[in-house]
Amino acid sequence: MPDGMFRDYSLSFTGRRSLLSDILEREVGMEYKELQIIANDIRKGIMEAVYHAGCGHPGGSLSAAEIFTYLFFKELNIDEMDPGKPDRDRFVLSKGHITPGYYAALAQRGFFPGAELSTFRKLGSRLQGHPDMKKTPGVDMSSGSLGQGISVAAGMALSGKLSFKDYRVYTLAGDGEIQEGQVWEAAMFAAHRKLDNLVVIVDNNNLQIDGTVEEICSPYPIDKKFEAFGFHAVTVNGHSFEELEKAFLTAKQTKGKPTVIIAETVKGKGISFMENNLSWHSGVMNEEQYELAMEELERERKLLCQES
Ligand SMILES: Cc1ncc(C[n+]2csc(CCOP(=O)(O)OP(=O)(O)O)c2C)c(N)n1
Ligand SMILES: [Mg+2]
Repeated sequence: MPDGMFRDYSLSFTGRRSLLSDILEREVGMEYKELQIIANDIRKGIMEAVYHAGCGHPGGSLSAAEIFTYLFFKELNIDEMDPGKPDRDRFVLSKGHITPGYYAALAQRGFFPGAELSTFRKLGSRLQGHPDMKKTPGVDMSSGSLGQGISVAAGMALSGKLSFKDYRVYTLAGDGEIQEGQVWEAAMFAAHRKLDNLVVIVDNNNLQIDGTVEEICSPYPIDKKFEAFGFHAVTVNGHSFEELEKAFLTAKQTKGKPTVIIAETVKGKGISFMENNLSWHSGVMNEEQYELAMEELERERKLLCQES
């Protein structure tokens, strides 16, 4: 596809939004199928952003597509019409490199038009390679330097407690990221202050930038480590909405301690040639690969729609 041209998904994003607003207004639980369709749209957004930028991080964005979908369409109390609403739940993307997934989710939820994803990482765009809370609607915290998100989220959660606010704080970390020492300092602090309004999600895709987490510096067993630091730990299939729903519910019911949800995922999930393939941590797609990825996602979407 020539430079400057892109597939415009804005119509489907807008369509999705109006369909969802009906459902959200009725305040009934959305079916898992609906969530799967949104995750598929988010994956398309990821492909679009990365392809047109010619850089970015598809692997860890794809592994987190269901996590983003669940957070932004079921869990977080947020308002795309009022992104700074004081009593909103907070979300901190600790693994700040996966902006393609984050922006695709924010666009799906209606914080900005889906067509803007094709400006990802371009000069002048408000969708830069790492999240910028001063530029992008819906972004609560700037990030990118790994290891810092839990500290920030714990501070927000403590602030909520001290000011008797009901909002909750969620942060998404990578499994390579938790090799950072600061993570454990923050975990110790969060448990010490009994921050039961804090949920840490670890995207456990088993790969980091240059190998498996096991071979680089194993964080396993992740659940036992967080438990030793005073967390309630739950391990789930991070691509199953049913399991994610149960885990987030458990987190809400857990009192007196923070919860960590260890989401077991596949890096590159949903695109055959990217799955479990280290070279797609960050990687540049050529036109043929982009077309193939989009075809695969479209095929999946058709199957999902047929089944519903
Ligand atoms: C402090 C710091 N060191 C190094 C990097 C460069 N970096 C970006 S992504 C990444 C690997 C992260 O792996 P993981 O946390 O497993 O993320 P995921 O697999 O979800 O992409 C690294 C080392 C960084 N952003 N920050
Ligand atoms: Mg990883």
